[in-house]
Amino acid sequence: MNKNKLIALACTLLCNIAFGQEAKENYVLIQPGDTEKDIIAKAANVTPAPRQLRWQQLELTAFFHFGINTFTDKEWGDGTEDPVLFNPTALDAKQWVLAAKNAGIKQVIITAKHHDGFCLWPTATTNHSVAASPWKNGEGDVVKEVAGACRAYGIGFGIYVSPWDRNASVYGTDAYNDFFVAQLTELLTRYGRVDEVWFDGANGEGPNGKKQVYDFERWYQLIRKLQPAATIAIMGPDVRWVGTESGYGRETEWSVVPADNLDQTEIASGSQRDLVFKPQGDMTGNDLGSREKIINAKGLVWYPAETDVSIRPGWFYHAREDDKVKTPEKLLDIYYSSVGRNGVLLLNIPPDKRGVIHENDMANLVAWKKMISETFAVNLANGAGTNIGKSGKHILDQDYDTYWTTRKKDTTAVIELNLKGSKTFDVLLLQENITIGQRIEKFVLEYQEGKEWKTITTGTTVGYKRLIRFDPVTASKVRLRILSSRLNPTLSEFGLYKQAAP
Ligand code: FUL
Repeated sequence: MNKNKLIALACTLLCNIAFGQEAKENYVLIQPGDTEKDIIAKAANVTPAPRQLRWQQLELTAFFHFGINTFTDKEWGDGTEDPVLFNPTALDAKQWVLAAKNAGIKQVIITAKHHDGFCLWPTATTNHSVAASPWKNGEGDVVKEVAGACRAYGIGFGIYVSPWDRNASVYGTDAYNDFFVAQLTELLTRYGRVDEVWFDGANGEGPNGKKQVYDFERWYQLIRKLQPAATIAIMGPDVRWVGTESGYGRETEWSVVPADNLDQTEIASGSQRDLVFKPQGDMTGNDLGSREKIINAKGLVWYPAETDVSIRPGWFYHAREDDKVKTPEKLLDIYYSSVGRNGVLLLNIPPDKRGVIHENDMANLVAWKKMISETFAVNLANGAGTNIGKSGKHILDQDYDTYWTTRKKDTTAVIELNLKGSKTFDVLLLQENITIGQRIEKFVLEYQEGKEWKTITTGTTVGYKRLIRFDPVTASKVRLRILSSRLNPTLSEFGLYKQAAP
């Protein structure tokens, strides 16, 4: 270790001792002497990096799976496809982005390269790209069109670049890591701001039968350098795969999870906010971040869940699935089970062979969005009197930055709300202020009937957003009891809603 690294390490350790649990970082090391109480408090103070917070607040994002598979009617190409097959007749990236935007989606990700290695931009790295296709006489650039549409409509832009490449002749050799750096460099320098880079976990064999050892850390450093605001998802340090492709996240979803590979020298030399390794550990089990899981951890990181699912059975467009587009009701269920469970939804909407989003997908997206907008148009708790003084306004003002909390030593609390008259509702919304940390472990919502308090629903974690549906309740007085929290709980928003009719 060189002198500068040593000094940096000493500073980090001193800071940890000086500020203890108060340090606000998106990682924390567990020290050998830490008690269970210390560890719980440390977990409660881990917070998202700015790029992670921005990403979390998007709530809804979309994938566009589009490429040579769209034309061969496959899910995975083998890399031998002839580029002349790529020939959309009416490609309109503005239509894709507008369809997403109108559905409330705040950021989209285009499959710039899937496992078949076919590039949707005219890359200098290979001939296996749109430049060799008849589309626009080889002058087209799908990535550019999507990036331009995102800018025109003011939504985020991201790229999916498959590490697995079944076409590249250098795949399986060291040269492939350079080849991949060259591809990433083109993508990260030609199209303006990139908000998310999505790396898939698939690692199969290339054309020469060899598997590749991916130099992920080099790629992460390149992304940090060229697009420092971009989140690196899945095979990356910022965003974790929820663990299924169903659209359903965990009911108990902690954004702070153990990382077994937190390295003191790495942290001291730059902090994980800007680094450069994927947290390791079991990230697909049922319980990732409970007390039992974290007390044996070496380190803890803010590593939130992204819930990806396709609007159709496949990721790419297939005409045979035109009548299998998920219904608005199914999409709504997915919304409650992803965004409503402290995750970000990544909904795939695959453009068809024409190069537009199919009419059936469009219709279901519109109906889905209508149900969400109508349901959440009016918070039935608005104007309620509360027992929490001025903070009563903060949890009802739709301003995430203002919030309620308790005295530092409290780990339970009761918030009572006197609604403005009798209201009928069947949806609860809770949001913790995650810039303070994720803390709530157990809560119950109750209503008063006569002198009795009756349970409406119970829950565990809240995180950035928790939505729970239940049978309609009519009441004028409700209370939220926080039964367990890792440190003083916070609440940015509280809402009661009535689900709109389908
Ligand atoms: C997977 C890929 O193999 C699928 O084709 C798809 O791109 C999905 C989002 O990730 O692992």
